[in-house]
Amino acid sequence: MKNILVTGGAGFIGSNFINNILEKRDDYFIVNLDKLTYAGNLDNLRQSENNKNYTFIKGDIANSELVNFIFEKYKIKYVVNFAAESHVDRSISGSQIFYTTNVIGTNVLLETAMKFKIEKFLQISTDEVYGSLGAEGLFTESTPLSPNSPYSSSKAAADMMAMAFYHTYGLPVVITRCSNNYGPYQFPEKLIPLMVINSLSNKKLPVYGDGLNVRDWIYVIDHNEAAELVLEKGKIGEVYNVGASNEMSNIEIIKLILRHLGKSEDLIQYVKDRLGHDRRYAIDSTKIQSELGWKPKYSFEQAIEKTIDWYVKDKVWWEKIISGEYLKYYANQYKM
Ligand code: NAD
Ligand code: TDX
Repeated sequence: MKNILVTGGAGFIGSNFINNILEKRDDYFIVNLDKLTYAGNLDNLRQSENNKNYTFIKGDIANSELVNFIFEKYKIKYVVNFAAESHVDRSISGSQIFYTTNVIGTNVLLETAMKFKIEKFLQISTDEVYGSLGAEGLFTESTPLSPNSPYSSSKAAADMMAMAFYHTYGLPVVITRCSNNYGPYQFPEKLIPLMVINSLSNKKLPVYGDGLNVRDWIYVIDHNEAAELVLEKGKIGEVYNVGASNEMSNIEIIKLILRHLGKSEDLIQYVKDRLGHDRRYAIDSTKIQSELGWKPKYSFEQAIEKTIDWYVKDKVWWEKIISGEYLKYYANQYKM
């Protein structure tokens, strides 16, 4: 049995990771440590909550005493650190919690992992640490880190700290840097679920700037399968970029969603640009493909439709969310 601490497992990517692993294998015992911030939602884990190989602990990764207790009690040998403040716009409105969770929290996990001599520490990072691309080129693992937002700078700090623990103490660290994910259970502040839900509710779709910023989209299960592979086979001290080579401008994605839902483009509303808005992200994932044999299984055309339909069908999931925190946040931003 592999005892694995998954942090942030009640969020979008972490919950999909846990559900997917527990569905297909029985050699992992998963301890999910999640603070249940506005982005954490135990409804995402309904299919896993009674699994004998799963337990949930509500708590903060920056709480050293609690993290020590968990490593000791559950004899943790593997860590997958998904826990983070993850939304760029929120980091622009207030950066402090981003550094507390993403930097200090990661430090607590690394220190504790060292003390308990774990076998592998997977830091889940992002392509945003590389900064912004012009019209040409792709991010490779050797692209210099050049983060532009408080969010991405906190993730870059965590990456550098994790690597320093590898170089200094020999802690078995690996890092994945993935591009933009989409799929079920994504908090409706992020582009795709926000646009689907606003369309369904006939609300305006706020497009930042000229709508021509480009993101490289990957289905969440493809990201998670890459993470699982890196956890098991990734070479320690290495970084692996993860992406599905699927670049789209924001306006293209929004129009695709409107078409799929049979809604009018009149819902589109251009709004003030995000401060410091990165123009383009695009990932070169040759390394993980050639060294570990990973490749994305889902085509964008197929998985985006499946994702949109999930939000149409699982209205109860997002209605619960938008009746609370989310509405207050966006009411201030866009006077909805
Ligand atoms: P999310 O915001 O949906 O979920 C984050 C989870 O972390 C939530 O459940 C939250 O409650 C938990 N959390 C926050 N602070 C915590 C703390 N101090 N202690 C314990 N738990 C805490 O984020 P996501 O989109 O699922 O992203 C997960 C990870 O993947 C992040 O590290 C993010 O940087 C990275 N990532 C995300 C994307 C993307 O497109 N969403 C792409 C690449 C990398
Ligand atoms: O209302 C919106 N209108 C809009 O035009 C929102 C929410 C976004 N956008 C634009 C901004 C970006 O160019 O859409 C693009 C995607 O925005 P987000 O969904 O906020 O994602 P992004 O800023 O690209 O960051 C995401 O991908 C990398 C995740 O939130 C990060 O956690 C991850 O590291």
